[in-house]
Amino acid sequence: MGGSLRGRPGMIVHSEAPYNAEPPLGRLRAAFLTGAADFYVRSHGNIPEIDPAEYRLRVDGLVAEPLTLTVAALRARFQAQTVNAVLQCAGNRRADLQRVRPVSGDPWAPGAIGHAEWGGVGLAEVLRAAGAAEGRGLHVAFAAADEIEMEGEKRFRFGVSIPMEKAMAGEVLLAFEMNGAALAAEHGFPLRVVVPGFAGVRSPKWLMGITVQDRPSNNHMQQRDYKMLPPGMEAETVDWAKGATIEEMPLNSAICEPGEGAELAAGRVVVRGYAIASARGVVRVDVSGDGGRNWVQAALEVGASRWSWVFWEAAVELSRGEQDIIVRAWDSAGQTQPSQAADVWNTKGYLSAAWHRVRVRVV
Ligand SMILES: Nc1nc2c(c(=O)[nH]1)N[C@H]1C(S)=C(S)[C@@H](COP(=O)(O)O)O[C@H]1N2
Ligand SMILES: [Mo]
Repeated sequence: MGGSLRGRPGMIVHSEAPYNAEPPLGRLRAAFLTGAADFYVRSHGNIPEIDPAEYRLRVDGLVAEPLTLTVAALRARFQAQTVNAVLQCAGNRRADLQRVRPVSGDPWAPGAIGHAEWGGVGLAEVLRAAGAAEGRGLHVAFAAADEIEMEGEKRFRFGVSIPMEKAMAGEVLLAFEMNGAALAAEHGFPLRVVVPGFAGVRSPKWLMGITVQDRPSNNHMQQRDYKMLPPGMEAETVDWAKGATIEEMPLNSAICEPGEGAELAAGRVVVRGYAIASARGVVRVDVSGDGGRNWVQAALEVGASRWSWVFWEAAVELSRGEQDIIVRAWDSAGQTQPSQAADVWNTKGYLSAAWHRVRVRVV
């Protein structure tokens, strides 16, 4: 079995059942590849215990030849591949929206993100081996093993889908390894999908089935969750049909050090964090030590993969008093983040990607 990482010390636990936890930001920023024990966990139901000897992956739907595969068969039939990629929850940084006006969901700090070397086989190769239909308007639906209970809903198993074009892009993996080791139970042992650049929800853990179909998944997770809703829509007036399915993630950045409320000596202070542009590149990161009046450009540590995050570091001059340290990133299309969380508020608290501010006390 994949080992369990629950009870790992120092995590910020938002809920025990389902288990949802994120690392403190200093720990997140300590390593370019996030160790499994420091990697956030987002689960909607139970953490299934899957016996690898019994495990079978099914591939069906609009395919010439349905497949049933063990993990050993996946390894034997398809070429091993790795991709360095960020996985991040669409609810990452939700706490900032929560401060504007109440939203539903766990109040994630900027730690619902991690960067790993994922090892597995290409989803496109498996789909080709099954003789999957290809073309516009097709979708690849994923069925998972975990069971979810939600108010007013029958128990159901987690399921989502991605468009065929993304499924056939080389970067999408059926992953059995994270940073060279078997997946931990919490991260989807024995097999999960990794869809680089897309919101974490499109990367199912405990993957049991892949179905090629002519429409998106009809699972609750696809139809009535993880959509971007307009600002006038409140909890009581949610109309899911009017929401946009969250797939690609926006430009974002966060300050990891110093932390909120830190007491610092006046003068030069080093500020560190991450930035991520998903499909695009991060080209510049600006940091302010005086609430946005003056900005300096951070030094960037860029990974080899376009799906990696960027680590940045900058020294700013802080003067005495309460100060807001702010970060904003710029992408290769010359776009930056919105300045205010209020501008991107939505009732479900998704895609919180305004300038990140950390208030410190300078003495
Ligand atoms: N089967 C299953 N897959 C899932 C989920 C889940 O609850 N069940 N949560 C999704 C969400 S919302 C996110 S952000 C990522 C989190 O992956 P991690 O827990 O390995 O960090 O898994 C995704 N895959
Ligand atoms: Mo998520």
